[in-house]
Amino acid sequence: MRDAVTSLIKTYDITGRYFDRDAIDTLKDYFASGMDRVTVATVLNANAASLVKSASLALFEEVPELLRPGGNAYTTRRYAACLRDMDYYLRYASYAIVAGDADVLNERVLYGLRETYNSLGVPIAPTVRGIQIMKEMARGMAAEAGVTNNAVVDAPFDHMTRELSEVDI
Ligand SMILES: CCC1=C(C)/C(=C/C2=NC(=C\c3[nH]c(/C=C4\NC(=O)[C@H](C)[C@H]4CC)c(C)c3CCC(=O)O)/C(CCC(=O)O)=C2C)NC1=O
Repeated sequence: MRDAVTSLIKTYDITGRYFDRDAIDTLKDYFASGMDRVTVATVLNANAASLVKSASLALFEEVPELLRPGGNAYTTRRYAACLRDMDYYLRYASYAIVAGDADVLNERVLYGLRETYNSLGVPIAPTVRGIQIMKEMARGMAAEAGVTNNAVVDAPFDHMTRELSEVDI
């Protein structure tokens, strides 16, 4: 599992190079946004349960058929699995925000996920919508905590969205 720094070291070590100007700029960005990352992670940790709850309510309001007979979140067991998945996405997003790198998402969350969802009939589009709703709510909470750097908040949610919605060929 890598963070912004170890990813950069890996890239440069492969070709035996010292850090160049691009690398130094990447490092500067990472360290300059460090306090923002920690603040956002703290806010998400403190509000995780309510964030998952409100985001799922908003999702079920937008896509009510998920909860009806035949819907994938119908039955208590599947409803609970859906909320648990939302909580996974949020928790791993908070790790990735601190790491400044998507590697933890690729390794722990996304690897094999689309195949699992497809085989269980878990619909991807509303899942992605749920992730985006959490992103919007996370942004709001970050802003209240004084973090206006949306890129820090958006990165992991957008990464999961892109990777999950990628069409199989
Ligand atoms: C930490 C990394 C990790 C992830 C991401 C993960 C996801 C994950 N979600 C699953 C199921 C599921 N996921 C959902 C989710 C939903 N259904 C909907 O209609 C909504 C769109 C959506 C919620 C937003 C549901 C309902 C199931 C149960 C499906 C079934 O068993 O029929 C399963 C199958 C096994 C199980 O039920 O536990 C996995 C592996 N597991 C992991 O270990």
